[in-house]
Amino acid sequence: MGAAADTAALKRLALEAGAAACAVAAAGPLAALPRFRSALAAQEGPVPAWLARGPERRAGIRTWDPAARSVLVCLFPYWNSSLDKDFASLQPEDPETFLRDAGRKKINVPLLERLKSSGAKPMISRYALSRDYHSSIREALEAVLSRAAGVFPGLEGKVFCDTSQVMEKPLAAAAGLGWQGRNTLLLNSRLGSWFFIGGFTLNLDFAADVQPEYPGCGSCRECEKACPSGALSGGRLEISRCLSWHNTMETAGGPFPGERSGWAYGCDDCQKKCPFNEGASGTVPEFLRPLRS
Ligand code: B12
Ligand code: SF4
Ligand code: SF4
Repeated sequence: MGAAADTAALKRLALEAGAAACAVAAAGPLAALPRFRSALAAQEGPVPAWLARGPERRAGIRTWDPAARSVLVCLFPYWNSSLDKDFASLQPEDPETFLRDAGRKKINVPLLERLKSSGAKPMISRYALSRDYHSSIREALEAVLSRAAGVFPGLEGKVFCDTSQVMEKPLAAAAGLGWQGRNTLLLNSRLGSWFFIGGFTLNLDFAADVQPEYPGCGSCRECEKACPSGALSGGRLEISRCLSWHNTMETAGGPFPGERSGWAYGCDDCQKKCPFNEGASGTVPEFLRPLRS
């Protein structure tokens, strides 16, 4: 088969469905497993059991889908720099009702109360100003996969977006879509870091993209300096310190360091001053547009 041409046809389907960038990786082992292990081993606080369980499951995508031969990885922007001026006006009056209506299941209600009684205006982070992305991105990717199956006879695959053991950032980096910055997130020269990662496995061989040279973070340390809870150092994140952990996953406890920064759901501080987000220019697909825009 003319692999390069076929890969272009596959990517076109993903771009038409709202991805701002996509690339193909081979379904081989990922070099990031030792770094994953060492990042977990370096955690000072408790590590969530679902993250620590069987790290070798993350060695490569074939442990998740043994039929995989290639992977299509896509980046879906939820924000770009032209929206920054609207951040305040996109915040809802009633954060709790807004979050529930948007499909968020875990909300730190005691934190919301503490923020309100301290006089702070609770902030919802950029990624959560739209409808919960898990189902909308899954639907978009399922539709791409089924259209692709119409073009490539025998094609089958499995969709991932956030909920599986797939190490999505290293996988996207292996596909050539960017690099992991000091805030641990995937950065892309054009899109910054304001995007979700999702994709699907392919049981057929598609030509893998080559990894371009990336500028990397250089001597920048803006994210580490900006983190209100001191969760970032040396390219690693201390999960038990991250506000996003406390306000979206482990939502019972508190007060915790840095909460006076005002983040009620998620936290954007390690991305806001990232130089690569200054000119982030990804087109936000309709299904990820802020609900109040
Ligand atoms: C668990 C999780 C969280 C946890 C822990 C985050 C973390 N960094 O580990 C919490 C709840 C805190 C969280 C928060 C957020 N998350 Co989250 N999260 C995940 C999830 C499910 C797994 C990530 C993981 O494996 N963590 C475990 C640790 C060990 O991995 P790691 O930090 O990536 O480890 C790397 C570095 O430590 C580095 N490293 C280790 N040692 C060393 C040494 C050196 C020298 C260097 C340079 C690097 C290095 O290599 C490791 C391996 O890649 C992924 C989805 C997925 N399945 O991949 C989404 C995901 C990473 N999250 C996402 C998002 C959007 C967020 C938030 C921005 C949301 C918000 N606004 O609040 C924040 C960002 C916080 C941050 N700075 O990371 C997106 C990121 C998109 C992107 N651009 O990269 C993902 C990919 C979900 C998705 N499908 O889009 N998240
Ligand atoms: S999301 Fe907030 S608390 Fe977590 S690492 Fe980034 S800046 Fe720190
Ligand atoms: S703020 Fe600087 S160090 Fe942090 S991720 Fe962005 S470029 Fe890298």
